[in-house]
Amino acid sequence: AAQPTRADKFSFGLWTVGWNAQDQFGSASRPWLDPVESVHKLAELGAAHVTFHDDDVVPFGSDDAERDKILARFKGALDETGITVEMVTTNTFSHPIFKDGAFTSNDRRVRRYGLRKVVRNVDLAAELGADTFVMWGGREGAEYDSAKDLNAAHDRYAEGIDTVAAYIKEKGYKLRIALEPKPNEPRGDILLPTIGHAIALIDRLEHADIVGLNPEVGHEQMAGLNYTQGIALALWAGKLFHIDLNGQKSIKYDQDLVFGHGDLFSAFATVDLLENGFPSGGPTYDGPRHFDYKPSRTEDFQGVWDSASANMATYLLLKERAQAFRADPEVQAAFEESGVLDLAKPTLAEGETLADLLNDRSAYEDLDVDAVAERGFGFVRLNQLALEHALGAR
Ligand code: 3MF
Ligand code: MG
Ligand code: MG
Ligand code: MG
Repeated sequence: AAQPTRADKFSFGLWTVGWNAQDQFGSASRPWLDPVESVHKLAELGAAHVTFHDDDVVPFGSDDAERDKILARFKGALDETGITVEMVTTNTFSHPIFKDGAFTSNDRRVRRYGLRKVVRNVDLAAELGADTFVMWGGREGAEYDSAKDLNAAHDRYAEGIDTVAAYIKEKGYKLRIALEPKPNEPRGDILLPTIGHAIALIDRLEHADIVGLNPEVGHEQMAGLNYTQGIALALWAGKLFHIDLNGQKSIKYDQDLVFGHGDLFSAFATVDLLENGFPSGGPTYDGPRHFDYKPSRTEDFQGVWDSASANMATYLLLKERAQAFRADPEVQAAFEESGVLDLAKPTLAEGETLADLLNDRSAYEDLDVDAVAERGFGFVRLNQLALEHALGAR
């Protein structure tokens, strides 16, 4: 497989490779990794960036002096390797204080503490030169419908996000906020469960201009949704600020497998969109290719680094296949035949009004609907071409 380079913009959360592999049913099977070691190793493997939660680098509850010391050492690793921090996020889910959420906890003391923790970390994100500040509200939700005033919960969620966004603007930071939807786990139901829900909330914000999305492959697939379609909506809405790539095998617990180790053919479609854009043009994604996966609990450190490399290798292999797919004249002809390229044509002609359409007998009264219904779209053949390219058989 091709060797990743910095130009590929591969990025890893320090909580991914660093994870100690503790799960609901078993204790840790590896120690947590020192973030400094992860930075060095990821640099060696070809990554360009790292991302982290505050607590991934500075243990929860550290005082200012301890925090400064740890951060100085961390920055040293960044300087030595040339790795940069493109995104920072806040852990508002691990400590029991957040058991009923941060921005939407029923306890106002927790909401105020959560806001302070986030804002403190926004300053760090800006200091480290990050572009994106991710908010995954993993504990913002409930197990029981009677446990939350859901109207107030959405008010408080919006208040929290807008307060942070206003602070970013006031400080003149170049940061943009990216919300990360997830349907459930650890809460029974999480607020903003999908990309669409999150966009609906963003649209009502005062500072919507700097708030977008960080969709994760597995999170959409846990809800049985199509990730490529989801990020397409986010792109269309101008809201695809960041991505979490990983693998998931259908509707079950959050697996966080290596990218492509879940639904591989869906991963092909995702890379095709990210690398080649929409068939008829339109908005494109230019941000980091960020992996949010977990090295399986079965793996030793060799397995950890093999899995980190596997994310990048799989992405590059799929990129190569997706490029061949688009470059194939047979595929372009199949796009044409299937009407894929026709969809970019507006339904009303330029200057045509709805009144004109209502007067166009050929569009309705005189249309031979049975004849039009006879058309075959050839989607299966097109899909087989995609599959053969994905398999490297063409
Ligand atoms: C959980 C997640 C999170 C978020 C992270 C913010 C621990 O399922 O995906 O990872 O990605 O908190 O980026
Ligand atoms: Mg996940
Ligand atoms: Mg996740
Ligand atoms: Mg994630």
